[in-house]
Parts: sequence; C-alpha cells; structure tokens
Amino acid sequence: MTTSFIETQPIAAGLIEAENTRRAGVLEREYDLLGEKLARGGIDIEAVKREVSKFTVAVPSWGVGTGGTRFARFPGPGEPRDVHDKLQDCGVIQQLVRCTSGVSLHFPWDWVDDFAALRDEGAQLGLHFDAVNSNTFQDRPGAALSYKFGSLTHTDPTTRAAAIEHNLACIEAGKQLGSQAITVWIGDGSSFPGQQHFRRSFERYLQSARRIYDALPADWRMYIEHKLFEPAFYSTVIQDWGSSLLAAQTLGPKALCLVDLGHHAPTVNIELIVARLIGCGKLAGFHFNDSKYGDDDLDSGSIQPYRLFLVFNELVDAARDRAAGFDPAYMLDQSHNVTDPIESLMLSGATVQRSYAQALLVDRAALDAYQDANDALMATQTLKAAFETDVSPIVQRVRLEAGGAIDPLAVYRASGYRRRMAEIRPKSSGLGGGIV
Ligand code: PSV
Ligand code: MN
Repeated sequence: MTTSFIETQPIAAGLIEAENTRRAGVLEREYDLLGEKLARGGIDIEAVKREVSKFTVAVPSWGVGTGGTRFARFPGPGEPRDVHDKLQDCGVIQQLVRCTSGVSLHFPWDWVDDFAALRDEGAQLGLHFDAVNSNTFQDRPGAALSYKFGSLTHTDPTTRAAAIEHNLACIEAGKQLGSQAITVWIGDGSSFPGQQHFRRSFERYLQSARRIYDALPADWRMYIEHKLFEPAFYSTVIQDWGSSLLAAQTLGPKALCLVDLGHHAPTVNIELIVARLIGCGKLAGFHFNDSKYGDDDLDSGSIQPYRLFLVFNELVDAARDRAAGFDPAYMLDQSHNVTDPIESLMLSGATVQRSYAQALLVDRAALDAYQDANDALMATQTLKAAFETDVSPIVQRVRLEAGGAIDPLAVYRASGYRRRMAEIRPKSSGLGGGIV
C-alpha cells in the first residue's frame, strides 16, 4: 500500500487550517492596508508577494539537533536519532513555513546505505536535497588517520588523500540525492605562530581542492566556505573571502565562494563582501545565521536584522542588474543550545524571507539618484524606509497561500509535536565535547 503525501505530513492538516481560520480575517485587513500604503509609493503588493513566494532557503540537517558549545552540550527532549528523524523534523518546518523545501545533509553524520531511498523519503515529506557538506574537521571513530593537524592541507599526503576521498564519496552520495553542489569547509589551520607554513598549506589546499573540483559532475558547483577562526585560533587556511576567492578563481568556473554570516570579525562589512563577490561572478550563496561575537550560530536576524536586510539589498540589486553568474544558494546554518531547534529554524527561515521582502521594497530609482547626487542622508533614508516597513502581512499571506501556517510557532506549539517526539525518541546523552 502506498502512503499519500498528506498522510506522511507530521502536523495534522486540520490543525493548520483551524489556526489559520482564526487569523485569516485580521490578516486580510492588514494585507489590504499594507497594499494601500505600498500603492501610494507605486509598489504593487501582489507583484512583491509573487516574488516572495518564489524564495526558498535550505535547512541544515545538523540544525534540527541541539547544538553544543566548547564547554558542554545539553540535549533537548525528542532529539532526532538519525537522518530519518532529522528529515521528519525538517518536514515539520517546511510544512508550516513553506519556504524551506531544501535540506542540506552533512557527511558522515547523515550517511546511509541507500541514498535513492532517502531521496524518496524526503520527497514524501515535500523535501529535496540541497548542497551536501563534507566533514573532515572531525575524526571518525576507529579511523586510522587523524585530522587533528589538518585534512585537505595536512602535511601528510596519505591523510590528504583520505580527506579527498571523503569529499568524492560525498559527491557520489549527492548525485543519488539529486544535489548539485558540495560545500567544503575545512577546520584546517594553526593555533600557534610558526605552527604552519602559510604559503605551503594553501598550496596543498589548492592541490587537494583540484582533485575534488575535477570530480564534479558538469552541472555541479563547489562552494568554498571561509571562516575567520575556530577550531584553529591563530590562522585558518581559508580564513577570509580573499583566500576563498583566490581558491575559487584558481580552480575554475564551478568553484564559488560561500558566505557564512558568522564567519567574520564582528565589525566586518559583510554586505560589501557580498557585493564584491557578486561583482566578480563568484558568489556561491549563504549560510545564514546571526552572531554578536563570533560563530555564535544564532537565529537569523536575532542580533543584527538590519545587516541581514543590507545583504538582501545587495542581492535584489544584483538581480535587477542581471549580474553575470548571479544565482546564489540560500541555506541556514545554525545550531545552538537554548531553544527548540524546530522553532528557531522556522523563525530563521521566515526572517530571511522577510528580509528579502523588505529589500524588494527599496525604491531603487530613487536610491540610484541619491547616490549619484551624493545625497547621503536621503540615500540612507531610502533603505531605512524599506527596512522599517512591516512586511508581515506579505510573508504570512505567502505562507497561507502555499498551504502553511499564518503563525507557524503557534501551530507548532499547539501540535504537541515535540512532546510526542520526546515519548518516541529516547533521551540522548549529554556527553561529548566540552573543555571543562
Ligand atoms: C563551520 O563553523 C560551519 O559553519 C560549516 O558550515 C560546517 O559545515 C557547519 O558549521 C557545521 O559544523
Ligand atoms: Mn557554515
């Protein structure tokens, strides 16, 4: 007997409908009011809504589990036990917010024997597979070689070969899943001055990355993710967008630079980096999250919502200009300790979508004119006006029309999903990781 798509949905459709019915009247009034306001500025709310409805951002499989800090991990109730549980949790997110149909898997964490079956399992939940991620920043239990002192850039060629092999295996798995990209982030670097030869380690990176690049299918891309620090604290081999761009340009057209918002020093102007990468046709896409200090992995927009908007301002501007090679991939990358990950990921997905909607409202002709006239005040006010517009009715309407929830959080809490999972899924151990 085959199960239908409706039956495989983790949240009861009736609950979503009932909660939406309670909110539909208010939403309609708010939508109409916003529509009138935007019309006065020459903006057609229906056109904005159409654009927003096309926007999607992928969920990281590792994000549905409770993350840890360097000090400890505090497991939450009903945590996913394996990739199947993770997919189900991702299914909940997508069912309610309807802009997160992609899932980004991480290997070997999510390794299975039958990837074709996993692809079908995802499809049953309305999910497809986005970029696959390789993990050579951790040793596998029982592995003969260690990545403690590096992987793709290790001084030992046999260890480098093992790291390359793992990436090639990820590509093979991704092919069966229907993915079209591999994201490569390495933890390689050094913690002490003198520990690592900067130029030679980068050369080794290029040689290893070349092997991965050469194994990419014709329609695949390789996303190079840079990170300022951690786990290495003095230097990392791919530490910034400069190193990433150098590598991407050396490797060729299928190699692009991925921007994880948390991988920069606190005061760095990320939207400018985004513009530079767009300018040279090398922007792969994003790992969205937010941070106050470093790689905090907090929910998108929780600390600096204006920065997120400014990033989207660059993206909308590039789309308007039809910038060459501009086709960014959007993914969330967050995993922390204190909230229900499903709730956090739902809100992050909706926040990223909201930033996109706000950026669509920027009066670009006016902004161009103010920039040309060096009217700094009016130029910046033009951006502010879009950012300060409450676009909630647009994103709520997009969700509603796609079958999702006007208020995903309320429906999720009312569903008792986490409580049910806590009964089914045994409590996981709090051990693992930590420096104390
Ligand atoms: C590293 O901090 C990172 O941002 C990379 O994307 C990893 O794949 C991910 O987090 C999970 O550790
Ligand atoms: Mn990342």
